[in-house]
Amino acid sequence: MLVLPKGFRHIPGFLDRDRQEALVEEIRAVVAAAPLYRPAMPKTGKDLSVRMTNCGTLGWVTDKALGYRYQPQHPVSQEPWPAIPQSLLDLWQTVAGAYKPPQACLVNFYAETARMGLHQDKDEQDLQTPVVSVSLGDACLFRVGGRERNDRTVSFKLSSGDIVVLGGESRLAFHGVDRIYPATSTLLKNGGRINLTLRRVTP
Ligand code: MD3
Ligand code: FE
Repeated sequence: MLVLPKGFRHIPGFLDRDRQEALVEEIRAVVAAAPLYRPAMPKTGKDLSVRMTNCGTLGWVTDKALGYRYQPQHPVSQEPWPAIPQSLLDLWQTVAGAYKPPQACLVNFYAETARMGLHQDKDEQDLQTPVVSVSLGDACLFRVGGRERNDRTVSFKLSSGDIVVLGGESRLAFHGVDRIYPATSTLLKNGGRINLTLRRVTP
């Protein structure tokens, strides 16, 4: 039997169309202040296909020289990250309000050929607090497994307005995005997919 890790919650259609549109406008303002950049993997320097930026007091960044880390400034402009929009703090309060507020919101932008290989999120000092993910725009094929890379995985579609809460045992589950389904949403004028992940970095 295929089972999702304990603590994994997928809430399809959590945000209605109006709230998705409002959130896209807020993310456009974040991207205007903190432009998307193409992160590189540690050591190899190979670019990720996903473009990224952040809002919050800390942002997740990576480059060839310094690798995966959280820092208070944009790696290109060296400016502090813009604030997390209030609507996302409210969303956190609704689904993860028992925990301290998020410090980082990673903004991932997927063009239609972008993908994200199977990985664990473990660069945070605080691994007790859940990660909350919001999907906007084109749908994707998402995959989640267990704590070991070779554990069996389950695949399903994430659509615009869906949220996922990764708490408990699912917090260290391997996961990735195998593909984008182009032109499956009219939310983003030029297509593609945005994923927001709200994270607590320090206890
Ligand atoms: C499962 N993002 O930014 S969101 C990431 O769709 C990331 O852009 C994917 O993986 C995306 O690190 C997946 C859903 C998600 C986010 C964090 C998780 C699933 C997770 C952390 C632990 C386990
Ligand atoms: Fe991840």
